[in-house]
Amino acid sequence: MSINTSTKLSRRSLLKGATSLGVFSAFAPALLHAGAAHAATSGEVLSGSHWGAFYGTVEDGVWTKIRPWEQDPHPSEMLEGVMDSVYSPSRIKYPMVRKAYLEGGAGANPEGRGNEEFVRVSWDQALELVTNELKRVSDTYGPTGVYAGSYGWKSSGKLHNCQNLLRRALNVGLEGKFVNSSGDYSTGASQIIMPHVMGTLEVYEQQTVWPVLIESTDVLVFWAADPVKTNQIGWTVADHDTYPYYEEFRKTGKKVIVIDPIRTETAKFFDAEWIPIRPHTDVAMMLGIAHELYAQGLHDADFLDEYTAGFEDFLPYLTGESDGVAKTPEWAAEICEVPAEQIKELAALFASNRTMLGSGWSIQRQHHGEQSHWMLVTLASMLGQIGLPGGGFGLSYHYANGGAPSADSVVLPGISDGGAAVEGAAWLTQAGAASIPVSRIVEMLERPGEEFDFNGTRTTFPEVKMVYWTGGNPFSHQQDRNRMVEAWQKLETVVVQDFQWTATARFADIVLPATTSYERNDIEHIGDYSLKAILGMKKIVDPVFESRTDFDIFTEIATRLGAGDAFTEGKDEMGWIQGFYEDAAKQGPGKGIDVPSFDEFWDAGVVVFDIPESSKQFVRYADYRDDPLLEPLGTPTGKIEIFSRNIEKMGYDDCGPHPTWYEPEERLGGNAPYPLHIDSAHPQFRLHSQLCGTVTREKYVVGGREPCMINTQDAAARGIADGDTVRVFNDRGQVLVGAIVSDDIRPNVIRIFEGGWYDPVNGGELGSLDAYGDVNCLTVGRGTSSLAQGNCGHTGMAEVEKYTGELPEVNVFNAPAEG
Ligand code: PGD
Ligand code: PGD
Repeated sequence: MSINTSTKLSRRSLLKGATSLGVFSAFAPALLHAGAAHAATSGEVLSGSHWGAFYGTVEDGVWTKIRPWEQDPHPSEMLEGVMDSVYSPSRIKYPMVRKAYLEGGAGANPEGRGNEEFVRVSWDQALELVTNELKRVSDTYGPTGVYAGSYGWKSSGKLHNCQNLLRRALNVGLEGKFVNSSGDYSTGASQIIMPHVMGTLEVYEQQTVWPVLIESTDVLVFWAADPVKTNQIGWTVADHDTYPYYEEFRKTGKKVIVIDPIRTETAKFFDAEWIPIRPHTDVAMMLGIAHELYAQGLHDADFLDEYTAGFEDFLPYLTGESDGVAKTPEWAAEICEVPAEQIKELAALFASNRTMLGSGWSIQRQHHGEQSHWMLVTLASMLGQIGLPGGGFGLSYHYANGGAPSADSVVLPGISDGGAAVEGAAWLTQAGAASIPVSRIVEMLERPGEEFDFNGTRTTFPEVKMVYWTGGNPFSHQQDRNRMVEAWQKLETVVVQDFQWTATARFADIVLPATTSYERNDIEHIGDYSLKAILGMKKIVDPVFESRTDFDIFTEIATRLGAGDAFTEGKDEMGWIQGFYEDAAKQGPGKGIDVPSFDEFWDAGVVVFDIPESSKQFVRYADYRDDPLLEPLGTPTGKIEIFSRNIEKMGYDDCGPHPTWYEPEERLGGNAPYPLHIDSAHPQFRLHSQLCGTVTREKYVVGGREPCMINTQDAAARGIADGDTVRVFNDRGQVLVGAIVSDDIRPNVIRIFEGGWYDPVNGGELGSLDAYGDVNCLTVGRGTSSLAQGNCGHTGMAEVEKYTGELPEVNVFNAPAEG
């Protein structure tokens, strides 16, 4: 990210975000340090979330209204659900223990998970159970008995980062004896391949900014990317700063192309040319364009020569010299169902115009997902526009408002996982991997002691007996649900800490009720890429029922493990928040930014930073293009690696040394065990599974179930009408969903958004019908390849039929039965 240090900013301008300071006056005494224990009973509070910054109105201690922060240029339609998440019927009210577990102890009736009733216990009893079990499992099974690689989209906030807090408690209290995870679900394949190719993660980095695209781009391609939908969300607090630029770009009338099986929100917004590609075949289409560029001499040989390595080793594959198959547009058309003529036209269009290839991430959450972004980079290299204003490629235009110009700001630290003390301890790897690629958790449970490959290493899966999950929903995010239900039964103990009764909580033994982030204080940036403000995420209401903050819960656990002081370092909630702010403020003088004092900031609620003109001209890889010798990439050759000697040395048969078209395990038009491809894109009105338990659900359910988009022809062939309840099934599972019949989806593809709550009619029973619509009952659970071992959420085929049986009730949005 480009940070200009020359601008001196005044306090007045920094605090300008708090335009209605009056609204805080009622709260200031209550929310400042001493008052952190209680929220005020009436008034309006500024706070924030993944969906953006907002004001919450409180009346008599109850949160009654929500309105967006006035500096949010495109507030999310999901804010109402954010408020409702505090009060929804799916809220976990008390510490609960599964009945058989409470009576029989660890390992009792694991098949009962997901079905059995829960018993309310006191906090004291619950915490005692958890800490005793952590000690028992660790003592009995050694350093890899406990899994704390807990992954997921916990709430924003630098302190109540529940996953770091969990690992911190175990690092200080259990000498770090637990199995961790690496990587994430979003970019599992790309974040491993890109460092080999570009020398950086690429997926989480600033893009050539939108003002430059508006000025210089002629052709804007969204390849499997739907930014109008996905930029509603930020990992920190969403700024939505790119949306006004979309309007401006649209006004230019320049060409926008969307390559996607679905006519997306983005396609509709830009009135784009829609290329309804056959899913899972993007690499073939890219190869077809690349072949045409080469055949017509439209490729930029000088760029390839100066800035890339290994094109000459890739070329024999492209031309077919090495394998007898020329990757011509005709060859590609057979696979991707985009006509060869159109592929040729695209090659000519891209080469003769300043073209930005913006790609989303679904195409790397597929079997062999490493290849798609590698091939996209290769294509962009052949076009030779990387590092020029408005040209090249971008892997983060759709994520957290990538491409929004960055402010001159200071950067907050966050709570650490306290791991430094145990890093490198000899015992960490003696009992198998101390960390697994995050989406390989089911394999880990299925195959302890067996070897697995990952990015050039080979190690063994550890034997885990206890899982502690917080801030994530694996019974939503993990593929192949029934396989997971079975693997889960091998565990002796499962602890889940969440604020809502997700399927994961229902499949736990001990359930601890956390607060939402609106019932505690925290601090966060607004804008992942713009870093445009620091926001006090103030407590809006006091914790409901018996919920406690994540920091409190883990302080208790660390204390019971004998390490409370090491955990808290003597600081309470407000002490930590102030510390983070003051650490960030120390960067101010060096950057020429005059940062207000903590008290001034907390009173105002927000500090907004200026966005300098230089940020509005940022061009990714301009430095590299200007001087490849002085600004080399972080790859072994210092260049873009179209051929990677490092990957070649790994010798994987499922990820070779240059981008390659590999047939996936399942695909439309290839090995197709069922007729319809499942597109499990990210939801329009949810963040994964979050808000599914709230009023927001009313915006999209069909007959009370998750929607399933199906093409008009496919629906007609099956006698399905819009609004019908349908059963979607394959060999892995079956779900009930509500049909949306539409021509906004290409034939032979259905779309069920990821994140619908798993609601088995017979909980715990393998293969049970899911009454609500968790798409991961149907998806493939394998890793992308030996290289990245990412997830394959976008791989899978199914069949759909009109459901004529008796309709089971949807029960998952209420608390489970109490015993
Ligand atoms: P969320 O629904 O965000 O899903 O998977 P992830 O597990 O992140 O779950 C977050 C959980 O944390 C919720 O249950 C929420 O209540 C809880 N939580 C939130 N805040 C707090 C807090 O402050 N404290 C505590 N204790 N809990 C909290 C998402 C994952 O799904 C991701 S990132 C991706 S990219 C994948 N995408 C796909 C896909 O495209 N297709 C398929 N088929 N599958 C996918 N799975 C992946
Ligand atoms: P998806 O919606 O899964 O989003 O960003 P990501 O880009 O992964 O997929 C984008 C598009 O790819 C969809 O329109 C889908 O139809 C298309 N697609 C699927 N398969 C193929 C294919 O084989 N070929 C082609 N060409 N297109 C295909 C997800 C990102 O969004 C992530 S990782 C997270 S964690 C956040 N999650 C959410 C969220 O859950 N909800 C919203 N509203 N916003 C989010 N933003 C972030």
